[in-house]
Amino acid sequence: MTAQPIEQHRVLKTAIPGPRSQALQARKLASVSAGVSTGLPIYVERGAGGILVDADGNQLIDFGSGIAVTSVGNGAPRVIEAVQRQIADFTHTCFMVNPYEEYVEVCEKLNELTPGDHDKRTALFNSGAEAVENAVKVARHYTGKDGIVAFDHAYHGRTNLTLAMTAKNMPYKHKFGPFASELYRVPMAYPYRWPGGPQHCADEAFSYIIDQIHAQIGEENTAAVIIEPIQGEGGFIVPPAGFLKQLSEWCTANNILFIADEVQSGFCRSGDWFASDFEGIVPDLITTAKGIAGGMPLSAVTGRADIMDTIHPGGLGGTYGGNPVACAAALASIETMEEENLIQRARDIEAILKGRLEQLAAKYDEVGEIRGRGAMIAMELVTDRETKEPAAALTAAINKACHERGLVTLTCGTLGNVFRFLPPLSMGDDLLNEGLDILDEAFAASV
Ligand code: PLZ
Repeated sequence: MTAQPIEQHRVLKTAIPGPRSQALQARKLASVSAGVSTGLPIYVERGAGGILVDADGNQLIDFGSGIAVTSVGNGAPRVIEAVQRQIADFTHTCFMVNPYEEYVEVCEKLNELTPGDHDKRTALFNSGAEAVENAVKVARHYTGKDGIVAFDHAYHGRTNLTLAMTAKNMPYKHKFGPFASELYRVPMAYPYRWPGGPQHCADEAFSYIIDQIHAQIGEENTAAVIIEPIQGEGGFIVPPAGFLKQLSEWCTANNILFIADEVQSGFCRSGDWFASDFEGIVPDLITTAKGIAGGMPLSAVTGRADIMDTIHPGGLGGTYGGNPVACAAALASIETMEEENLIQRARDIEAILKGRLEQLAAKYDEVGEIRGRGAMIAMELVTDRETKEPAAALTAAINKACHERGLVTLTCGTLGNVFRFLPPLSMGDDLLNEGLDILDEAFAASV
């Protein structure tokens, strides 16, 4: 069985959200915890490529990919076929009880694709947060040290340990503490907002950070530094060239593990297999999830074999980690990325997105900066280009105006003033441009 084809165009049949979605939202409010909110409450019935079809028959253009997950698009034929085949074979054994080939094959593939040609090992889990938790466990176990260093604007998940690493209070951390200990935060090399100016950001941030680690934790107490090579939820912040390399080399020289959290930036999203590749860095450990499995829940920690293999048998695992259906989906997603050259496609999308956003920046002073790589692009909005005062209200207004027009968009940023673009990498030029036309209208209607 293959997915029913859906024309790759927006179709609006009702207001957004339409009456059926509104009725479903009323049921949601009466049954689902208020803590789980919905950014755009159109209730999805089907999806294919870059289109989502809602309960009222509207076809919305998807610029979010379910937060960078459906990079191969919804309904990718190889993924559908692999998942159906695997479900018919068996759905679960628990790899720790009775293993299966698909798990091993995903690990082999990750060892091959992740940065560096050294000997590697992988362990599979379910969510990004779970991968990050396990990377921290492994780092502490291997180094025999406790301290973990994370960054301003970081996002690493919603579990207690990963919330300690996530930077933003609302909505993630507010009143959910106390959080896990021995987590330390240092400034992020954020060129657009670096006090000394973008040209000094790499060197100044690096020396500030290592001084802080030395003075406040001590290298001998620091197990790992964890960083998103392109920060996701925090605002698609791209560190300046050379910063990550300098930092990772310093970590190595000080017996501190360098962990790259590529949960959002991985799997072709940034125009390389991993964002680390662009900077030529080879992390000791790398966490992946999201785009890995075309929408099925799967995550991984991949790292140097000597590190990953110091863990005692039984020290890592979980009931569902590396579920066979999710593994089959991952193998099919990776094959799709290879066969359809989605690395190149992400770069093509970057050129289109940046070209169109530069046109917006020429028209509107509120566009403070356009940044990102591949199909992970953002614009940071400000009320004034001189003061760089964050324009959070405008960001929310444009987002709402896009939603009302049938374009699924996402914002991000610690200050709520970053508009981000995460289309499926399989999205064609026509649909991408149709979405960007809607963005133009939404911008004009909101400023
Ligand atoms: N690390 C870099 O981006 C998830 C979170 C959405 P999970 N980002 C989207 C939300 O509001 O919950 C993310 C990430 C990076 C870790 C995670 C966590 O991944 O699969 O959501 O646990």
